[in-house]
Amino acid sequence: MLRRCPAHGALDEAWCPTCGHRGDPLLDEEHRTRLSKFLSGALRHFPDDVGLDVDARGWTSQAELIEAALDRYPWATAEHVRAVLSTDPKGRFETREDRVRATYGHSIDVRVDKDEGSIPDRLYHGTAAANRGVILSEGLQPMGRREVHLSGEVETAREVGRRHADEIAVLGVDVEGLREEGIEIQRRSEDVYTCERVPPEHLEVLHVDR
Ligand code: HQG
Repeated sequence: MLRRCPAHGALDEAWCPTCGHRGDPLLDEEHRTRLSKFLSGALRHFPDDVGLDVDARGWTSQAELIEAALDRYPWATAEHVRAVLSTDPKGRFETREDRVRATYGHSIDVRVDKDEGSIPDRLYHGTAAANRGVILSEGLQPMGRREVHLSGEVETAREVGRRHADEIAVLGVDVEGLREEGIEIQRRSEDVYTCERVPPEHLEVLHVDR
């Protein structure tokens, strides 16, 4: 039985571990299992059939998944769906901001990289302002290194750029766009991320600092 604590949300146990409140009934096991099977199926096997757009890493919109489940089961509510996602005993689902994916079990062609959670949606690259024209036409290339280097923080990108010139440009990189092209990003250290290249369509100039 799924329960809910009024203060701390969905519970997979009788008592709230945070405040000790006895959870109010939310969803019996039979309905919970039905909803869970539908959500797993939609994320792993038949997103197209229920109108979901799943990206190359298996992510889709939580709101759209909820909508699909509510269309299918008139008895279900958005709270039920969120509760099933957040309390799954086998960790079948991963949610991040407004997105959700199945953690394993896919038949659709997606790659589920465990480490991905530590990579922000937007990364930055600082470079000499004079390079921005060529970079916007050719994209970021590894140049003398094996990989292109990106930063998670704008300030770090500025510092990287200042190694090359006083007048610098800070570029924003659309991480989702790279993933959709199958370009992998690795986190290498606290604020260094790398990838093989960044095509120009996933880049924009955010600032030019003089
Ligand atoms: C530019 C340091 C023209 C690129 C830093 C950069 C970083 C292009 C320069 C790490 C281009 C290469 C790496 C294109 C890229 N046309 N120019 N198509 N594509 N460039 O030093 O990213 O101190 O090899 O914008 O902090 O500046 O060593 O790379 O300006 O983390 O630990 O070509 O090295 O870390 O310069 O710096 P770099 P980077 P460490």
